[in-house]
Amino acid sequence: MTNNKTVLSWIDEMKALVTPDQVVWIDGTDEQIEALRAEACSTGEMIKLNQEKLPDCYLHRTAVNDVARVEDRTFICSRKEEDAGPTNHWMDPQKAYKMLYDIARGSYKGRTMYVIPYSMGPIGSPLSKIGVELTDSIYVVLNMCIMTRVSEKVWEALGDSAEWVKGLHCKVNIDAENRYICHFPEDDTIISVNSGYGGNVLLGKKCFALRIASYLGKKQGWMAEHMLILGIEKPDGEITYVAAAFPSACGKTNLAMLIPPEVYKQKGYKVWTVGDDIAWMQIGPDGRLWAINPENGFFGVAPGTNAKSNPNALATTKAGTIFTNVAHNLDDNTVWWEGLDKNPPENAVDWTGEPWNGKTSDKKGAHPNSRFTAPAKNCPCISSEFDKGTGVPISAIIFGGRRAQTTPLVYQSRDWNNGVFVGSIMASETTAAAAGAVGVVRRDPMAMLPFCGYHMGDYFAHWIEMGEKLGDKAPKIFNVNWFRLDDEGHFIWPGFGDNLRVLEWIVKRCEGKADAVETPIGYVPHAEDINLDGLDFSLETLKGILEVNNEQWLKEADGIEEFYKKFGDKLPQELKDQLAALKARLV
Ligand code: GTP
Ligand code: SPV
Ligand code: MN
Repeated sequence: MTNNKTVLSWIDEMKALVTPDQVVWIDGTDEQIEALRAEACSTGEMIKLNQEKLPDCYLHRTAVNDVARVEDRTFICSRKEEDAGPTNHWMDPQKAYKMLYDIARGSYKGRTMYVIPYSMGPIGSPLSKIGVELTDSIYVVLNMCIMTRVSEKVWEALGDSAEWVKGLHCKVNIDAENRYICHFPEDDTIISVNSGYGGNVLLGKKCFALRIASYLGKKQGWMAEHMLILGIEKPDGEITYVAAAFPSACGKTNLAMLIPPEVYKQKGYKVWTVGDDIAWMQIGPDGRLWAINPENGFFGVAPGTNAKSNPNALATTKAGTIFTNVAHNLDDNTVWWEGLDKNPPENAVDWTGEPWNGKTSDKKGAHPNSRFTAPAKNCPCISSEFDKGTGVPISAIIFGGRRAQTTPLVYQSRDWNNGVFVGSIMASETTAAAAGAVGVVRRDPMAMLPFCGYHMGDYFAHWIEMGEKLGDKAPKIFNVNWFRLDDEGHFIWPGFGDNLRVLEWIVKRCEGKADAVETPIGYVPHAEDINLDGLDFSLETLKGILEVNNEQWLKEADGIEEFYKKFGDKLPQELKDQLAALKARLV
């Protein structure tokens, strides 16, 4: 526990508001976690899985109306509306507090208030930050104990400081009509009501580590980004670190845990995972950009994860994992999801809790956004730098999205500001990670559209400023697209492990060891420079997906111009110039 006055007085205030029957302080010890698991199983909140096959693993089903982030009910409550910008929903903070407090009032009656002290980043590291989440959900407590560092040591690290993020989560009735995920960046506060789904309620993740942290980063001169971090080890042992921003469900976890193709393995290539979703980056004493993963676990998409696509992720989920909204195989008390294997269980329960026969049913057994919450330490390829508070130096930043056409497999920006432009014009087809239509192309700058806690025009300006500070030590900026489709709607590029072939070119470009073709959008590889050894993939097909089609890009430029109008005066002149220069190169 703590004597920190700012913590104690806030907890008193919240207690008086939500009126719990009791308060339990979470210390993250095995004993406490075990007792909470038992309690959750006794009420049906969680199901204990086969402990021989899946030790310490559990299954949870959220309400059927509560299975993904709700972007239309997510608000940035800055004092001035302008500060939230055109891409966020805004609510006046006074009105928001009143509305949320009215919803939260008395809602813990008959329930327990759990107080979770957590550190984003290794406890005590100068790059880490502390939060306290209050919740009435054991599921949230157990997930937070995997996803963040929860321990008494967090109180020690905090001491008397008033620098920490407040998070109040109230399940209330899981009423979709009164569901709100609200952020008060000027008050370091998050309030989430009427949801039980991860991205809405594990407040350390998107709410703190991206929406609040991006705002802090702008103020304090660092960056909070929706990026994986991985290390590529060459046969000589040298490791190059890259960070990559892809929108939700577009391949971050998969790339972060990539297994090299056989020919690369034989040569001695290795890939090390530092993070799969969020990067906090700051300029180090050597002037380079250094990144930490503030999380302690992976909240990964289950469907499509299998022994071939991502064996490391699958291995990571074999112990101490909470599965959410997957199918429950009653024959051996294990879990199943679409794309795990070709043998769906016949005697099962689907994600909605209904009996399900995977062999005959035309319904899905697992929700497309079903997830696993797995400890990072389980990951066979976790980087030895993961737990060090110093972070890793980033040589390349990679943007990417899901585009059936237009965007080539890979290209490099001309320089930092052109790279900021490339990030700002990112577009991707929407996925099941957020409620709403799937497969619609939308602009998602830096994969941060749903996660930037302030005006996105100011966010672009912050990127440009970071580039000025980094100077010639700035990471090189690239864009990738694993998702080009052929005429029959199949993915052309094999993806997954074979993405290392593209990463190899990127690393070589950073080292000045690979040539490139200059195109209107940036530098594209010579097809011959992408190593296709051991892959049944023709040079012609590769040339096809490296192509830059000026006509398509002219249309794209019109779309960008339209999108940029949103930002009005706040759009940095540098980006206007970049768009004009692109257009000039295309005609
Ligand atoms: P969030 O956790 O929502 O932020 O998602 P993410 O970006 O970590 O995405 P993830 O790695 O979980 O991948 C999402 C989906 O993309 C899965 O269905 C994968 O099978 C698929 N995917 C990932 N990498 C590739 C790839 O290289 N090629 C193809 N075709 N699909 C991929
Ligand atoms: C995402 O949607 O980008 C996720 C999952 O990583 S959630 O925690 O729901 O945001
Ligand atoms: Mn994500």
